[in-house]
Amino acid sequence: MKKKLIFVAFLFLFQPGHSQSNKKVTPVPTRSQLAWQDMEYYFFVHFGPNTFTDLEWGKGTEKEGVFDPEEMNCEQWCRIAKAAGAKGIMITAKHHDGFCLWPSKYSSHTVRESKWKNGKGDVLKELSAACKKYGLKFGVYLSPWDRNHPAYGTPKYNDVFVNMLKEIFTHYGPIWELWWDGANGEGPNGKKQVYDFARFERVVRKLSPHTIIFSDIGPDVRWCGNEKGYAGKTNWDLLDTTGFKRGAGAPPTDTLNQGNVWGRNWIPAECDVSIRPGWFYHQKEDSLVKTPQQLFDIYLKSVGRGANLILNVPPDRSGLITPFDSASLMEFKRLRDESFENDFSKKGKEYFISGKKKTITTKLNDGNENSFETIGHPKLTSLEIAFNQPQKINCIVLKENLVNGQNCAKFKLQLLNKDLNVIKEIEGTTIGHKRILTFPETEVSFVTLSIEEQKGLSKIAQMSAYLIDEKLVEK
Ligand code: FUL
Repeated sequence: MKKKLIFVAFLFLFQPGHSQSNKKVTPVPTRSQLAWQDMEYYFFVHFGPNTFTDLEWGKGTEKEGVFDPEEMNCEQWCRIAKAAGAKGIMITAKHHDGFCLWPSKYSSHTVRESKWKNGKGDVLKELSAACKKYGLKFGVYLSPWDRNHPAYGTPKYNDVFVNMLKEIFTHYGPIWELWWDGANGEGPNGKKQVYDFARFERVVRKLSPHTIIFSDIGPDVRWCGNEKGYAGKTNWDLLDTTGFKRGAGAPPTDTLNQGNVWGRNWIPAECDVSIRPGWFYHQKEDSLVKTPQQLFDIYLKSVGRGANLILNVPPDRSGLITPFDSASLMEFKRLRDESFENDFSKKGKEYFISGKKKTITTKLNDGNENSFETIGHPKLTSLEIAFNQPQKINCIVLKENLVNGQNCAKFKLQLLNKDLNVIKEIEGTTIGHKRILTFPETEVSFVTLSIEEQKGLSKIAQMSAYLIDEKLVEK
């Protein structure tokens, strides 16, 4: 019987200076953060008056009557999300124009004042129910910046914002993730708002302790520093936030992109990007929907770099996701399924751990992130996949168990032929939740992974090898 094997070899010890104990290296993620990380990919939905006025940033003066998505069907959004393999939907409950997609008591610029369903409609209600029905998580984007609300720019607006949060969390929960946008411009009276984020956070924590709060600097997940959907090749789940604010006072974008190696807070990156050039639907962009291949490339640069991907799919004026978008999403799903269905390292179902004698490990690639091999403990320094016969591969997927922190700071993959000659070396820094590496197709007999720098002991839960469509290899 042909067997593909993973071994672990004792080769050398690590460089001095870093902690090598098998203890937690703080900070560590909360259970909610770990669960969030497993979501990997979900939808963003930008929808509101801008959908009808062809704007990206509504002025707040739009008549409520413009909002009239006659055929809106949140179940259609959910069916597409589900078929696309996305795990949830985050909706712009209120964008910068201040229009509320639910009939808030604290605004007079809402669906209630629109002609949609004679003012009886409620997008949040329909979407939260549809998400429940389809087993999708439901998230809410609530823009602090509000170009419509008359109280904006005064302390009273902070009360308004708190009351809106209370309405949302009380009537439409559970809310899995809440999004606070960093943009902060002027309100209708030309004033800027001083937000009481500490209070907002207390309110949310009290109402819904497990909700993940996103903003530039967390507290739970951070912005990745760009709107292309790219995390850094080095991507620490850690960030120092002392002295920084959301919006203009945020850390430099490359810091957000890469995190801080010794950062004091566990705040992993979320990569936001739209399937179209704009965030809101514009008919002229129907021909500019990203191709499945472009989406796959974004996937490699977000999920494949240990971040989560929030992909915006904006419904059109009828209130439906267009076939242009859904066709691309279905093909993107097919590309992912096809690429990762055949893990060559798994074929033999047996793996080796070794000193001089190779020893089998069954702790890798069993689909359970909580079974792993700990590198550096006691002397284990490398993992090895041994193929029984030369195998063509162009993709390796690594995963680190993060329960006790993120530890791998530098790794090296060596691809060897049957005579044990190294034919390719691939170096990288962080692994984190998932690291997908692609390279030109190479025929190999062995793949070894060694960790060259680590903060604490790296726990490797997955090391898999694939042969994906050559067109999908990262350029
Ligand atoms: C930005 C906003 O200004 C855009 O309109 C969009 O909502 C994007 C996701 O975040 O900060």
